[in-house]
Amino acid sequence: MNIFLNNKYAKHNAQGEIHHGEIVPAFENPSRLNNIIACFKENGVEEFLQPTDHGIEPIRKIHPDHYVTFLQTIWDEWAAGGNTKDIVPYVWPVPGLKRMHHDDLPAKVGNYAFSSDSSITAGTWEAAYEGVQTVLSALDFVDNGNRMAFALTRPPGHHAHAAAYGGYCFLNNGAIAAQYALDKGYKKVCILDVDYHHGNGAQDIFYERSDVLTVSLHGHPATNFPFYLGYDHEKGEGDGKGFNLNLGLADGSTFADWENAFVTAAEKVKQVGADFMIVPLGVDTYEGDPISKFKLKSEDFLQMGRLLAELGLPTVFQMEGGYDVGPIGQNVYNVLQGFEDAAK
Ligand code: OKP
Ligand code: ZN
Repeated sequence: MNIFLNNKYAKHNAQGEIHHGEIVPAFENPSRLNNIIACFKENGVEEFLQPTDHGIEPIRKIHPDHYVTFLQTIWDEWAAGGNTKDIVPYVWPVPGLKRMHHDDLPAKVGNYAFSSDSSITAGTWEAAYEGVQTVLSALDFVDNGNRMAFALTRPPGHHAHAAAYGGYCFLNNGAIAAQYALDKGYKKVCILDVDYHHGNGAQDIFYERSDVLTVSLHGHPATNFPFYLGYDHEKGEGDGKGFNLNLGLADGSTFADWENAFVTAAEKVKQVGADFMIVPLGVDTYEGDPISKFKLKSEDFLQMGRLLAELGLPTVFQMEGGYDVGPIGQNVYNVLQGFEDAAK
């Protein structure tokens, strides 16, 4: 099944997050991947492929140096001040205050975070860096003539902007991979984001570019995170006009609704003539997901995989969300199984 595993996935381990005003265990935690790995083994997956190191350069092509340096150094700076608990942002330069360069730690954090749900821990950078390497290694594998590969990693990436983290995401794995594919010679890369939440990071990063088509099917931002982006009228600007497609779906949507939107997504992918596809794969569209509002059932993920395969493109899947840790493994496995069945 060609699965590349980020072996450092457990290094990022947030103590908690605020949910409905209460501090609860972080939804995005290592047990998610523990479960996926165990479930894959039960399904007969014997081998997880090891990533190779591609260095920092592919990351720098998407994220500016000052942001990369911030992520690399902020934990040590925090710890040097005697801190041992997670870094949680609490102040932001909203309009009325002045957005300015700032060296004091809480202000620095507020300049880079866009939400309070994404704690930085001792191993956040290590896990996120290795996650990028995992996705790039999966991409090499597909470039070498394989139809599909899956990068099993956390933390997720699709909410990360060029210089902002949030929504549990720090480095935008999908965007970094898309640029890497272009650098390998592909001409038109499609990022088709099927996570429950809008892929705001990639949309923003490629908004004025025509070499990367960004498509996202998601819970409508009128009632869902990230709220401030992901509306259907956002279609790209300048050279990028027509190269962003948002398909926001109502709370309570079923797989029939999702599949209907997918037809529009597929038409777009074909129309622009994409030659490579990256799928930020979140299974938080599942009916049991604790923070999402769609009604997909486990068997629906098989059909999701088939639909993605029918696009006929070399495809890299990379793990995003999914917070119902019981069925998460089976749901992810089903997408890949459906894809492999239809790709035969
Ligand atoms: C990440 B991914 C409040 C929830 C805050 C927002 C959702 C982040 C989703 N406790 N988190 O799966 O797209
Ligand atoms: Zn999500």
